[in-house]
Amino acid sequence: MKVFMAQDLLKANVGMAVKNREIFSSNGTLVVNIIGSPGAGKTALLEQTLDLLAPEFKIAVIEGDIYTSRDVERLENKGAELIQINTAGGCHLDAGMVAGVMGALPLDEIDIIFIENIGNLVCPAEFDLGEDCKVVVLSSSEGGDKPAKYPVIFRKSEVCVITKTDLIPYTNFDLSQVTAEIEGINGNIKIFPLAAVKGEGLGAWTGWLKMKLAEKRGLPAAE
Ligand SMILES: Nc1nc2c(ncn2[C@@H]2O[C@H](COP(=O)(O)OP(=O)(O)OP(=O)(O)O)[C@@H](O)[C@H]2O)c(=O)[nH]1
Ligand SMILES: [Mg+2]
Repeated sequence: MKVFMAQDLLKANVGMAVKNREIFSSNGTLVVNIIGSPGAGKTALLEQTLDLLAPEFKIAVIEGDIYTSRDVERLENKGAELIQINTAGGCHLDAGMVAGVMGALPLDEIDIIFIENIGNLVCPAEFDLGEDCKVVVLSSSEGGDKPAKYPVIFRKSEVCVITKTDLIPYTNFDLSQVTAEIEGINGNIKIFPLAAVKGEGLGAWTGWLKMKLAEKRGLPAAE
């Protein structure tokens, strides 16, 4: 019988992630790992983000899903390179899975890669994929207690996108209280509230992405 310890698997993942990061960096490609609960609005955020950025930048999306390719189908015809990874039951992507598909992308041409991770707030937080930053997506309809209940992903993320702000009037979600709780967990996190399906509030998010890309390439941020 072979027994693998979780700590050893995590260590192996770190080595792979370091290699992925070197390859992405040598190509000047910004890589954003998007994490959130099932249905938080990760794909909706990507649909709108591609509409806004794909005319200007070369974008790829690596879609992580347990079984289907429904999300990647929603992103077709938006001008991005699309790759589907099905984990067949796995609750997160890992660095080896990303390494296994990156050869299918023309990395030297790509400005930004978005990775939509499997929908949950726990396992994806533990696995570095070689990204530049994690972005946690929290929707108003899933409840304002989630940052306190799942703090690790909020601690490790550079940005929190609070989605479905259009639904706040129909919930008990208190935007200023949740914002304060998130900032209590991570004093450096940037918080962008928006309503993706309405196309509202995306400017700060896309502006931040452009700033990150310029920073990665050592260029002055565009206006
Ligand atoms: N009202 C409203 N609905 C939204 C918003 N963003 C997403 N939705 C809806 O929420 C549902 C889930 O959105 P998805 O984008 O599929 O969520 P996801 O996080 O990608 O879900 P998984 O990939 O299954 O984890 C869909 O019915 C979206 O139309 C929003 O800003 N406002
Ligand atoms: Mg999705």
